[in-house]
Amino acid sequence: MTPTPEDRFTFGLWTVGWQGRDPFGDATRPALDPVETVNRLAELGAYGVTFHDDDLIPFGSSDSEREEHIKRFRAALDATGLKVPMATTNLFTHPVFKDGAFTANDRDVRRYALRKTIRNIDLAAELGATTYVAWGGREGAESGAAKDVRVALDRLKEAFDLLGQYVTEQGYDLRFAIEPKPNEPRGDILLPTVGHALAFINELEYADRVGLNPEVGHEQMAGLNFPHGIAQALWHGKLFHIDLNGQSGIKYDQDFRFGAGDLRQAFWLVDLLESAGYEGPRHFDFKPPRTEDFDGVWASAAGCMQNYLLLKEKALAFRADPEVQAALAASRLDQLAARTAEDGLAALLADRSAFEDFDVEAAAQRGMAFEQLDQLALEHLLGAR
Ligand code: GLT
Ligand code: MN
Ligand code: MN
Ligand code: MN
Repeated sequence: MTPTPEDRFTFGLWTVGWQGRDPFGDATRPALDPVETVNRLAELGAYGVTFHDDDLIPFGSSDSEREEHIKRFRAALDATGLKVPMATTNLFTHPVFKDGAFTANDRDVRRYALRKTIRNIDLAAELGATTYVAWGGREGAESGAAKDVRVALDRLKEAFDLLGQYVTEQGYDLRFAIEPKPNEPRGDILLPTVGHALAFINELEYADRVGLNPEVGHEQMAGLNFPHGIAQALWHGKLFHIDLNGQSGIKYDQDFRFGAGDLRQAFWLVDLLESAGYEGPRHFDFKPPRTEDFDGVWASAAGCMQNYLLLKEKALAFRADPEVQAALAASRLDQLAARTAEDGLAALLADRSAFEDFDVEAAAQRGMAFEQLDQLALEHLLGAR
């Protein structure tokens, strides 16, 4: 199982570059040069790399320093063929964003956040990115009266409307992908789940340009079923990008490598992405644990891709297994796919067999055969088939 660029695996500079700083402990690894990251990812078979403005160009760099960082990065991309399909803005590290960026109570902070974002959008477009992620980690509150949530949502809409106007006027082939997260670093974050974000997007001026970048661990931190959330995002045509990683249950944001954490959900997720024909990058947003040295970091990155490919193989074998196909029929998935009232409302109302003559008790007795079906999935996942 050797990953190749055709697998469309991508990594954020901040993932392998995470130095292991957490709220209780200092960094355990030195900083990684983005050029080194590009070279190593290319060797491992990745398709691309993504970045926050500040991952590539340290905050506070002068204009000439900025140009130099971009030049070196671009040279590494050209030499390796690695692509930049997505970029994003760091609107959370600097203390100026302690109360948020697009929804900070301070108006001047909001204006600065928009300008910082627009500056990096220009670079993203120059490097060929087609997705611009917006993770609003600091858009939230710890206490009730501190944030008027309805008004904050007005400001958030205003920000996305301005950004939509900007990319439209520039003629950029760039779409925005909002990344929901329920909490951490704020006590509660706005747009906490896929569902909240989907509803918000409907209210935007450039709604067609705005979709989602859901992250495995973020939905699971809220106790939600990630494959279900992704299925709904796909159903709305809003799965613009995806952050793959691992999480075990309702805890702090663990950002394990993909496949670690809830392996069953990872299996169903890969099954869904592959069968639904999702064509975007398979983007890993993970943190190699702070116990690891650089050998461990690259082993962790390789593990993300390896686990995706293994799960893909298992999912394809599961779908192709004749016993599974029979079990799907026994579970009546074909009936779910049939219209409920194909002949219309009047025919439904006139159909005595639908209600008056319907044998409710007999229908209630029918087993769904889901356990046999699920056991087949587990046996495929465990390598028993
Ligand atoms: C940050 C966050 C991630 C987001 C990144 C995009 S930054 O690391 O924890 O989940 O995807 O801004
Ligand atoms: Mn993420
Ligand atoms: Mn996370
Ligand atoms: Mn994270």
